[in-house]
Amino acid sequence: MSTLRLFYALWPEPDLADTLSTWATQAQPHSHGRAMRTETLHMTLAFLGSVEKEIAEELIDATPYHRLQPGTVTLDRYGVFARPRILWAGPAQTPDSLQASHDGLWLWLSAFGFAPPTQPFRPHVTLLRNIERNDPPADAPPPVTWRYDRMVLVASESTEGGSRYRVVARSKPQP
Ligand code: 2AM
Repeated sequence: MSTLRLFYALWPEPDLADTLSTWATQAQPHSHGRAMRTETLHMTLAFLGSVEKEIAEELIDATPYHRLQPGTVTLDRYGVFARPRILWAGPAQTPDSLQASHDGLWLWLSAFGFAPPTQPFRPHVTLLRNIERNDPPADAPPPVTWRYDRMVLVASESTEGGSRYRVVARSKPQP
């Protein structure tokens, strides 16, 4: 049976992606590792993993109609996940509105048979992979505010050059 590896994410506008790319550049002398390409920077809201084609098609059709709770998140710190060895940008505290966007999405996904994660939501934008230090740089660049009103459904495909992301559906912008 064929499957797609899927996740829902907030995708930054190009200006914000450029700014986050400078965050990656600024951290590299400290953390080393490989910078994510600017056009791949994102914040995952729901990772679904391998999804059967039939369900994937249902999700693609339904995604424009999911009313994502819009909101604002300020990215103001670097952080590290030591196990996958990534350096990220994220909020010091998860805003209630972002938590609600996440929780509302998972509630909606339950109708398609997906169970919400047991781990708490840790909002982050991965900047560097394969980092060489477990401590993040002490100082982050000036905080950046991200206003979002929609999400995208992304298929992650393995290629010879690594993962390639393909946006397969978008929710409609919410007022
Ligand atoms: P990461 O950036 O922290 O690695 C595509 O792989 C996206 O899905 C990335 O944002 C990645 O997060 C996230 N992802 C991959 N595996 C995951 C998992 N098991 N749980 C949650 N998110 C995952």
